[in-house]
Amino acid sequence: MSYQNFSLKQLQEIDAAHHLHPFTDHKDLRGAGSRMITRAEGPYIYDSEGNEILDGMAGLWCVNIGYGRHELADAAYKQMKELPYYNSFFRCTTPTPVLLSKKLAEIAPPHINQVFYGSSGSEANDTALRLVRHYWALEGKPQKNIVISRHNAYHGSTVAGTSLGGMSAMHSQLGGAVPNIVHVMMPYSFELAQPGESEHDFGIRAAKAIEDAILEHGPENVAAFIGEPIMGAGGVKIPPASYWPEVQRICRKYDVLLMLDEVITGYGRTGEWFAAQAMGVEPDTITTAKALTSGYQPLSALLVGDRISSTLVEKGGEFYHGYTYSGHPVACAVALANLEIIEKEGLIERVRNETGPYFNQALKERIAGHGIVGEVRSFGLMGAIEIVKDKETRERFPDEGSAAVVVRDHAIANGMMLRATGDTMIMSPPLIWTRQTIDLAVERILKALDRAERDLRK
Ligand code: PXG
Repeated sequence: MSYQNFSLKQLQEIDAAHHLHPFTDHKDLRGAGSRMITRAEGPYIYDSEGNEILDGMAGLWCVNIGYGRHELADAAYKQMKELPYYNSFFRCTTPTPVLLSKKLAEIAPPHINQVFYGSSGSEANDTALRLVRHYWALEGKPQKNIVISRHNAYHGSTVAGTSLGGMSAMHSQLGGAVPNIVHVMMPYSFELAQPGESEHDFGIRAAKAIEDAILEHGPENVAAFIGEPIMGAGGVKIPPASYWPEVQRICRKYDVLLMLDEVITGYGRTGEWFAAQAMGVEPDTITTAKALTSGYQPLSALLVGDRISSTLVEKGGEFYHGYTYSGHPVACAVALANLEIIEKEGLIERVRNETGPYFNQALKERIAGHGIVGEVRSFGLMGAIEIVKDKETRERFPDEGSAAVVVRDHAIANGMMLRATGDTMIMSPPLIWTRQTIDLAVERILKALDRAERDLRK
């Protein structure tokens, strides 16, 4: 059945009648009707009206190699014809997850050599939570099961993902979180640093909040700390350079496992394969998904460090956990083709040496000075623009979050897809962006900021 037989209006009506969207106010959606994206090529997406939009979000933080890559379609087609599915339970497996695991062990930090697959970042975090608790049980310390996370963290939308996450709106609809998960402050200096406090000192203080929580609950009861190296959905919050090394030191001091959630930062976004390498930390688990396949197939991989995997092997006993699609052969074939492209085209080096620094400079030199911009920041190809009413005092516009939506709507109308979270504009473009693409984005963002300022100051 081809959608081309339907008008936009018909598709919107069917959508409204039958399709419940994620993270959506359905009353609101009925009124506005959904935007229909129908195709994409390179860095651009196109809607049903033929509008070309530069995709500043790489889909949803995932399409790192850009759209329209036939190599991935070919890999899926070939695998589907040969073997569309078989499971990895009951001592079976298929070749593509085996080869992908080898590849992931090669690109991960040296002490990480095992992989557990799922279909989404949320599933991978469910696995991670269960695995660290299982680890401590195998080590004879089943009471060591508290996991420390951070306010405003995003770790997915399943019950475990929401519980690990620190989004208060999500918790308010949870009806009871998974027990023994506690949250501490986030390393967000723009709002949380004290007057006169240096970035360095703020980073140490934010890390100390983790130590305080460990001591409050007792190190003998704390299994792990989990964090996004850079908080993504929470607003591209880049911690001070002092933060992660201090977190690592604290975790080691109290024998607390370190879990990194790299669902957004993994596979080149920070200018390294993983942010762990960019930040110089050695996590016990790394949660990955999204750009593992550049979003062409749903697939997640929990990368598991030697400390945990060797205990699994030495102590034995079944880990009662897994998904039908753990190690899905088609998704894994697509991931292999995707990683090959990232490598062959030198996308990570490009982010590290060229486009990352150029993006940062463009934000600082061309956007930071705008009248409604309070701060810009970036790391690799992740960026944020804080929208404020008053540059000096950082006072926000009234009605939290509404100013950023005004900017976003002007941006999209102007051919630039940006995401608004709170009063922060966030960006996470495909790694195929060049200096020219960055220039084009800056031009469109500035126009959107001008138009938004005009509306907001009315
Ligand atoms: N961890 C992190 C750090 C994420 O960003 C997940 C886990 C969950 O992954 P799945 O595949 O289950 O969605 C994510 C997902 C947004 C937005 O609005 C961000 C995500 C998902 C949906 C929306 O920025 N990140």
